[in-house]
This record gives sequence, C-alpha cells and structure tokens, in this order.
Amino acid sequence: MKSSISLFVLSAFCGLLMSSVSAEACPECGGAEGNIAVIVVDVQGDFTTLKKGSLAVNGTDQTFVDAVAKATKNFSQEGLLIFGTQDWHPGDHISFFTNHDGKKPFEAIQIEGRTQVLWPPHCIQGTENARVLVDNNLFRAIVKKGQDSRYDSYSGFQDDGGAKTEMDKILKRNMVGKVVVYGIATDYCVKATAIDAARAGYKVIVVEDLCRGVAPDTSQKALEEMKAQGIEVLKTIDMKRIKEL
Ligand code: VGL
Ligand code: ZN
Repeated sequence: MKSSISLFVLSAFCGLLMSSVSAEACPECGGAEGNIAVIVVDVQGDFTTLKKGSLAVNGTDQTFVDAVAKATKNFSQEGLLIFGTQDWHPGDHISFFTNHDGKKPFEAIQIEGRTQVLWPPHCIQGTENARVLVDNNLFRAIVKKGQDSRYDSYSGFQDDGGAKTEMDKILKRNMVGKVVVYGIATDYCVKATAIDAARAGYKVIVVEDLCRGVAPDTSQKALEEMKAQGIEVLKTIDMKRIKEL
C-alpha cells in the first residue's frame, strides 16, 4: 500500500517534471502563450505547375516551392514546430467532377445544402502527386484530410461533415498558442485552415508571399476575410513580428 502511494507520488512528480521540461525545451519559440507552430498547407504535386499537377495553381513553380521549402527549414531552425496538411482523397471522392455525370471541372453544385466546387481528380491517396513537396523530415506531423468520399475538407481542422481531424489535439498536445500558416490555395485550404485555427483560439499569422491562390479575386477576398477574423496577414516573413504578435 505504502509503496503504491509513493510510486504514485513519484510518477506524478515525473509527469510534472517532464511537462516542465518540454515546456522549457524551446524558450525562444513560445513563452507564456505557448509554442509557435507552422502549418504548411497542401504543398503537394497536384496543386503545382512544378509537377504539372491536375489542379495546378498559378505561380506554383520551382521558385515558389523552393521559397516554401527554405522558409520552412528556417522556421524549424528557429525552433518553431512544423506541421503540415495533406489533401488525401479516395478515387470516388465527391469533389471530383468525374464522379458526377455531365459536370465540368470548376462547376459548383449544391449537395445537401452545401456548395461543392467540382475539381479535376487530385491528390489521390498513394499517388506520386499527392506527396508533400517539402522535406518530410521537417514535420512533427502531417495531417491528412479529405479521406471521406462524402465530404470535402478544405480545412486542416475538420471536414464539411463536421468531423474533426487530429490537428487541434496535436497542437494542444504540443502546447501551441500561435500558428503561422502558408501554402496552397489561399482562397480554399489556406483560408479554411487559418480561419478554423483562429476559431479554435490560436493566434494566427498568414504569410501572403508563401501562398498561392486558385483565382486572384477570390484570393484577395480571402485575405480580407481572414483579416476581418483577427488573423494577421504578413506580406513577407518577419521573425521579429511573428515572435512578438
Ligand atoms: C484544395 C481544392 C480542392 C486546396 C484542395 O488545397 O486549396 N483546393 N482540394
Ligand atoms: Zn481536394
């Protein structure tokens, strides 16, 4: 009895010690408000001109992918925790125009009261162009989304059916208080992920130059919408601002 009590006390003490160690593991990257994370959104072959993707977004050439890769490596070296999202669809996914008779790509339809844009088939599970183009070793976790055929999932936090991904749990487990978001596409997955992060209570910073959008008008609107939700949009990386915000 006595030994089980002291074992309990000891393990509780160890737990305390361990949590304080991980909280202190990166004093520069967090502080009182917690750790700073990066979420690299959907930087995958199918969304890039670099890989001649099926849903290639304008301006996603070698220069852009290199800029994202370099920034992500720098953030990692600065002690930020790197996370990613990965669009990861089954072949029969609802968002593919090919799964709807007589529909064309980029057409919007109504499904159960939701607007669904129909896309060329993209990011099909296990295919070469579904891979994340940033060094996978940099990531603490890559959250897959859009795996349920019935729902699209622009947000890295939840799909259109309301099913949550692991993202919020993983960020909480890592004591994250602030997230830096960039990637593809500004007007779809970056916007949805940044807004859901803000709604979940994180301080959110979007780096505009590290984002590319499907269309200029919707991308501009997306940036305005994000600002209206309290999201900080930085044109370029400003490490000092990111740490003090
Ligand atoms: C995305 C359209 C369809 C994105 C994903 O990553 O923004 N866009 N699936
Ligand atoms: Zn998709």
